[in-house]
Amino acid sequence: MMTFQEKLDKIVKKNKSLVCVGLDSDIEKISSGEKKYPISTPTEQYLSLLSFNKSIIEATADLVCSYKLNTAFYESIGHEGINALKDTCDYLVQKYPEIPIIIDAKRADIGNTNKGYVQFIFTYLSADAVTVQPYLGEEAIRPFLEMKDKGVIVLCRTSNSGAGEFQDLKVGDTTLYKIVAKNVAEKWNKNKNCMLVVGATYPQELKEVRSIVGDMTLLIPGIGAQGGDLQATLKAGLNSKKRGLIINSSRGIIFAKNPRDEAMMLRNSINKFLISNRPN
Ligand code: OMP
Repeated sequence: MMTFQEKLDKIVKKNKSLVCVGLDSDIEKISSGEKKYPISTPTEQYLSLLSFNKSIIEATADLVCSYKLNTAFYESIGHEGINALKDTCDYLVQKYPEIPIIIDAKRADIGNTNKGYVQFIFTYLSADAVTVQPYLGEEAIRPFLEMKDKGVIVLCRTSNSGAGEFQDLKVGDTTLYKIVAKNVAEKWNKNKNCMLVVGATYPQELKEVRSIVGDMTLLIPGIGAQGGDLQATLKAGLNSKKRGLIINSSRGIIFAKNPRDEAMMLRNSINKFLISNRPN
C-alpha cells in the first residue's frame, strides 16, 4: 500500500505542482448568475454541486498535487450535500486515482468516537488524508494516527485573524503552537503520516514551525482569498529539498472567471520561485 506521502510525492513530480485546489463548493455562490447550476430542489442542489466539482476537476487535474474538500460546504445542505461529497470522491478515485483527496473536517474527539470519523473519511469516502485539531492530545487521536497509509494533518498555526488567542499563548519559554509542532514531529509521527496546517497569512510563524519539524509536509491555506503572501510563504516554508508544502487555494481558484488559468498561474508562480531557489 502506498503511503500518503508517497502518493503526494508522485503527483507533485508528475504534475510539477504544489497546488491543492479546495473544492469548497458553496452552493449559493455556484448558483448565483449561472443558469446551469439550479438549486431550487434538493436533487438540483446535489446535481449542481457534483457537476460544478467535476468541471473544476476536469479543468485542473493536470495542475494539482491534491484536492481538499471542506465538509462544511456539503454538510450545510444535508444529505444531498453528503451525497455530492461522496460522489465527488468516487469520481476522483475512479478517474484520477493518482491525485490525493484531503478531507478538511478538523476532526478529533475521544478515541472511540474518532473511530466513526475514521470510518466515514477513510472507508466511506476513500480519502487519503484528514485535518484534525490537537486539543484532545495524542492518546485521543490514535485511531487516526494508526492509519499508516493515510495522512493526518494537525492544526498548528491557523490562518484566521484570531488564531493567536490560544495558539500564541506563552507556555514556559515557548509558545503553544510551537509545542504542537514539536509534539507532532517528535511524538505523534511514529508512522511518518503526520503533517501540520500553518496559514500563509503568518510567514514568521511558518518559519518557526519549519525550523521545528524538519522536512515534514505542511498544508498551507490562506493563499488567494485570504491574501497570504506567496513569496513569503515559499521563503519561510519550503523544506531542505525545496518541497514539503501543499499550497491550498479554494475561492481564489474555483470561483475565478477561469479556474484553470488561476490554478496554472499559482502553479507557475510557485515553480518560478523553485527554479530561482534551487537547493545546493
Ligand atoms: P480559501 O480562503 O477560499 O482559499 O479557503 C481556505 C480553506 O482552507 C478553507 O477550506 C478553510 O476552512 C481552510 N483553512 C483555512 O482557511 N485556515 C486554516 O488555518 C486551516 C484551514 C484548513 O485546515 O484547511
